[in-house]
Amino acid sequence: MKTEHAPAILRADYQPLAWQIERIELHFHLDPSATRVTSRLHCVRDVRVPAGPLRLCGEDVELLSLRIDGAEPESTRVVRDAVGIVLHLDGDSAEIEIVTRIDPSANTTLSGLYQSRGGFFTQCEAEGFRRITFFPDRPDAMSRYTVTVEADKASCPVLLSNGNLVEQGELEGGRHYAKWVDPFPKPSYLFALVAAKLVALERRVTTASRRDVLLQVWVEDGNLDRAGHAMDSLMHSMRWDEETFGLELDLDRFMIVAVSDFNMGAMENKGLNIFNSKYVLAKPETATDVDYENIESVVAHEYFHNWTGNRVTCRDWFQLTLKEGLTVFRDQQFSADMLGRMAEAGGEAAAASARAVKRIDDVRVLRAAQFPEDAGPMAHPIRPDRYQEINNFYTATVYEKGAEVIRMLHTLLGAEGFRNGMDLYFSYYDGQAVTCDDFVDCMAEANGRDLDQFMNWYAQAGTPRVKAVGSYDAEGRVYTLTLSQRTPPTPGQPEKQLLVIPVAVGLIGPDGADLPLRVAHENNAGATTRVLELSEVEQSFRFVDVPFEPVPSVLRGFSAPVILELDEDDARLAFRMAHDSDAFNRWDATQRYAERVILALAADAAAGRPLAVPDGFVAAFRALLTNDSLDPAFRAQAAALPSEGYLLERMEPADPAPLRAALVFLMRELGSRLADDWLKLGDALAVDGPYRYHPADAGRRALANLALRYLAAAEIEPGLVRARDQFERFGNMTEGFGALAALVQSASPARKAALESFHARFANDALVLDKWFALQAAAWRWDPSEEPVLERVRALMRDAAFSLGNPNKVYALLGGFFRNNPAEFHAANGSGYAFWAEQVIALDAKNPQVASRIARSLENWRRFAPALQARIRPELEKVAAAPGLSPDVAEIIGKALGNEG
Ligand code: B3K
Ligand code: ZN
Repeated sequence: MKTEHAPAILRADYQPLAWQIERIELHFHLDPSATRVTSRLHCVRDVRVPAGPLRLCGEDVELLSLRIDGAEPESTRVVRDAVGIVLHLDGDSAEIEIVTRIDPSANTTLSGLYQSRGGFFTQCEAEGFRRITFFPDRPDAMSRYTVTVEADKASCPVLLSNGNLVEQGELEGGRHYAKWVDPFPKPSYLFALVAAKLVALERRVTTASRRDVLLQVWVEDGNLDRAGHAMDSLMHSMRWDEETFGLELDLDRFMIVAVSDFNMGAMENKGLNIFNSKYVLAKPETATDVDYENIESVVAHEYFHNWTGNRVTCRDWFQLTLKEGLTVFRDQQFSADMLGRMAEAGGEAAAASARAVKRIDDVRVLRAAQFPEDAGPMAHPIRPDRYQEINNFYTATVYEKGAEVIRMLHTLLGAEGFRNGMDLYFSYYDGQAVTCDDFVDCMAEANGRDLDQFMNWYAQAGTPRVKAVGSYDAEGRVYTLTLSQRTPPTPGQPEKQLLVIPVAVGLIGPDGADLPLRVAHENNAGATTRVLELSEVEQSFRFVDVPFEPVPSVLRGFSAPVILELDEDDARLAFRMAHDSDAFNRWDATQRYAERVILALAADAAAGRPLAVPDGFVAAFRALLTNDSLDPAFRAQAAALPSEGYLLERMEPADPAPLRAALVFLMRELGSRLADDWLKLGDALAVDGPYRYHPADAGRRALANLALRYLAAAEIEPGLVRARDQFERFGNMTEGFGALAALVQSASPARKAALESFHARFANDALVLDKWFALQAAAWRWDPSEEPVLERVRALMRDAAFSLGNPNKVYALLGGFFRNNPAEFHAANGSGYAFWAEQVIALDAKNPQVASRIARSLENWRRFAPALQARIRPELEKVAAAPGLSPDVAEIIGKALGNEG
């Protein structure tokens, strides 16, 4: 068992393995409560590294026998320690046979081998394999796997593992077996096994080098009609990786398996990806446009890992961003390309807009999840230096900021230079476990560029601030933009180094058109956006032949993961909302203006002053909303207010109640003052014909649904009628759920009946019910006489469909409440905090990874108003003192309370 006093693991302490396991043969005798695992390890001493023992990790496994070269070893050669077994071996090679017993039915952690709806599934990343058998469970221990799975045929007719199926047959007692061989060496975290009652959607496709491969999407019987989109997404991903990076599928068979109980989104096990069913199953009646989009990107992400993660893997877990940041960047590029390609039919502008909308989505996630993380007690560089529990470091920083760091390389080197770096990386490191330095060195070598200073992005936590100040010399027709950088201190990093920051800039003329950018001594005057490289504390960039004082548009396309400090008055923001040719920055101007208005309203609400929305904002908002030359998807992005989480981050101190009051007021004002526009939009945007997943249709539905939200918030009767109507007609989930959400996010009396009818209609559909739980958990109180949402959440926990053992349910209901409903969670009486402590402790006893994620919703507690902090602290202390706390939760709470581990 792990203990809560897990020592910190340091990146600096890395030691290469003294022994390599060249081959491993595994035999699983599957049984719900007593599975027997026989493992045969073919070990070879690595003569290049100092001699040492062979260390095998094991956790919650019962050792039945251990033999070395066929014999029982002397007791002095086998030492048990806190991590597992230390074997002192003679000679240069050894064959070790280990038999263990495990209990999948009792494994509620969903790490290792566990049961879900009668089937057996594994999850080994990061350290789940040690919960199956004793093994050097670290990513630099790469072996060739042969796996035999044996199980009861009636309950588990399908037996899967990594690689190729080489043999299968019947056994006595109604049992059967299958033998799988994976031709590629891999670390244990990529091992997978599935034994369950499933059916497959199959396709045969030909790869670029004309090899035939079998693709399978395995789902429960009855769900085959929901597997098509995942299959299409897989085929598109394969094609894209061949075209973009020259990377082809290397196996004869590639499988995706959907499972209902899963800790996160999906897992890239070699040739056998295991997915949370949420990211596989979709049909128009049960999945929204956003679900379709997420499925496409998660399928792509896991598939892309086959090269960036599996063929070239991480030397140690500190290098996690090597595979995750890079693979997120790849999936983001893929989705942008897919959306752009689909939208192309509507013209070039439509394609560009579809790509920009994807970028906006990605930046929204970064700002809402990663910026707060980087400003709190969990702040860490994309390559951390220490951890207590590695599962706590699958973070927005490692993933999303990591992807931004890769994107900056792509920006600095260009698409071709980046591709050359990738090619070099695979030519050097295929089949190896490497570091982030190895990757960046390839980028540097392939492009003849020094990236030493760039490496500071890997070492430094905290969101950098980039300040931009412009000045215009009318006589000399010179515009000077002065950029400076500063990164605030983070825990354990009081001093910061200078970064290399690509800042994409444009200058807008008084007529709203971009000016051509000219730098002295340069002839090229064509470009209207240039990437400036800020690498010093402060640098000035001079543009010549500038005929008028321009309005600068800085950090176009969000060219770096920084906070831009640019002093702009309301008129400038409105001007950029109307004219900025960079769609990202045009959107960002609306968000900056909205943020300013909302924070001012919140301050007024806190001080008890009357609230009023400035006319200038409403006018700018309306102009953009009703601009039919803009794609509806873009308008939906621009008209959606910044997330509450992001706004709290910008508030000093964070105070959820007045913020909520400001948002309610603003939604109602925009709803009623623009009621006619919203109603017209709703009419104009109706999508005819059967549902198809397409960015043009999705954009129309998104904007129409947003119109309903504003109308319902403001209780505009024709809007409410339309919402009820749309809910009753319910053609597809995007429209049906959009209407339900509009009703629930309003004071309309129709809410209750709509929620009940939705529940009755989807009573047997777990994924749809997750939406139903999440919607109610995050509901605002539009009528202050209503009961607090916490009471509703407690009642929903007693719903027959809810289970604390199913992560999707926990994330929907509890995560929805703690993360997406700050005003209700942070109720002044502290009731939300007591509930949080109660749930974290209850969850921790079952599933530490899920508990830790939920626990993180209070890590930034010191940012909150003092009266709230005073109520939070005792709850944090209560959790810290809970007996048997997991290292996962202990690390989070320890950091929140300021006791560095
Ligand atoms: N690599 C997995 C995440 C594993 C999380 C372990 N706690 C999914 C992904 O990033 O593709
Ligand atoms: Zn990943």
